[in-house]
Amino acid sequence: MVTDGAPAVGGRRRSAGGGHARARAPPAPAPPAPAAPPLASLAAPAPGTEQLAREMHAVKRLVEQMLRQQRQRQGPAAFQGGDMPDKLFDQYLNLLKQEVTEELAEEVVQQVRATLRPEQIEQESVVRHAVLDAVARLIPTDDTAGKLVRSPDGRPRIIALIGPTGVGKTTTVAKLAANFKLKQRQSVGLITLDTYRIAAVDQLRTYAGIIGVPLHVAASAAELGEALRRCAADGCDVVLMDTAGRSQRDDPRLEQLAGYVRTANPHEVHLVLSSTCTQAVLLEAVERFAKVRTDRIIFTKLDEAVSFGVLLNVVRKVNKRLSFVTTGQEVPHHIEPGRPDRLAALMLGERI
Ligand SMILES: Nc1nc2c(ncn2[C@@H]2O[C@H](COP(=O)(O)OP(=O)(O)O)[C@@H](O)[C@H]2O)c(=O)[nH]1
Ligand SMILES: [Mg+2]
Repeated sequence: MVTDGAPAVGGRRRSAGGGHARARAPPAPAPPAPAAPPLASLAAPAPGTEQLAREMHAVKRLVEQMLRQQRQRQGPAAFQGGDMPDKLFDQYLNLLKQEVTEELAEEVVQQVRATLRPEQIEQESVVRHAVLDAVARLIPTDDTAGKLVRSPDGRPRIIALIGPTGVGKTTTVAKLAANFKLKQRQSVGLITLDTYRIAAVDQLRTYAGIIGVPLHVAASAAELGEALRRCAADGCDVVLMDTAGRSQRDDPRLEQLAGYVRTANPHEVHLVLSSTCTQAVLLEAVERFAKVRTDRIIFTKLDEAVSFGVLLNVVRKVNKRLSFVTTGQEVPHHIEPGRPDRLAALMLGERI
């Protein structure tokens, strides 16, 4: 299938420590070359799995200890007022492991420290809940997502999805159409502007057929205007607009997309982003698509996300509300409104 060209994230994207380079010593006379190890030692049996696990655990504790000491020396805000309690420190590390920025992780920890009494801060479940609440409060979400909202201006409620190629726009349009129609009994119209590939139109046509909603194909601003008039004349409550994925570097096509969005003047423009992308790629997409217009963010492919902290960093940075998240390929099930508590739980290691 098409992908958005972003490298799948593998492993940590930033180092946990901030190792300082040592001052270079004046060159010393070269020591005699060490004797080659005897062949027998190279052929020594590999340590057993249990021993490896014990060693890994020891290394992990050591890294945590070093990180803690380093933080205390540097004296960031979260550590002021003394040593960070163990239970809170564990959650702090969890957030860092999910690649939440240190700044946000410290903000969370400070809030929790300020709200819990000393005896509460020793209790793992109390601390975890407090951290969950604090993280959830950092996520701006859209209360109207997935709810029945009447258009305020007599037009159908027009919702456009924009974003890079392969992130899941068409699939998400189909999920939304099915939910509006089947759950909310709304009359739905679909418009696709993705006419560059026949397969793209066919993909949405197939979904439209299964869900039982009309699909209009528009290849120009004039055709888009006409399609919107027909949706209004048909008495649609909601019109969902699918758009062609734009390469983030393709300025003329982004300009064309911006023109379509101005023509349609949607009530909501949702920028669709894949949670399999790195933070840098996500932020670049946000910047490019800001030329078009973005009101809300949809994160797709949470089932394939490597770290959820990045999503928090991005919504905070962009300061747009999170409307939906999608959690798999299945239409119409794998979509949910972007609930802050759910995302916070994922950030603390809960499974999808
Ligand atoms: N794992 C996963 N795959 C998804 C999700 N949403 C969409 N996809 C897949 O991503 C691929 C591209 O989706 P598509 O809707 O065509 O993307 P578009 O180019 O943005 O319209 C397809 O294989 C979809 O099945 C999701 O939430 N999770
Ligand atoms: Mg598409």
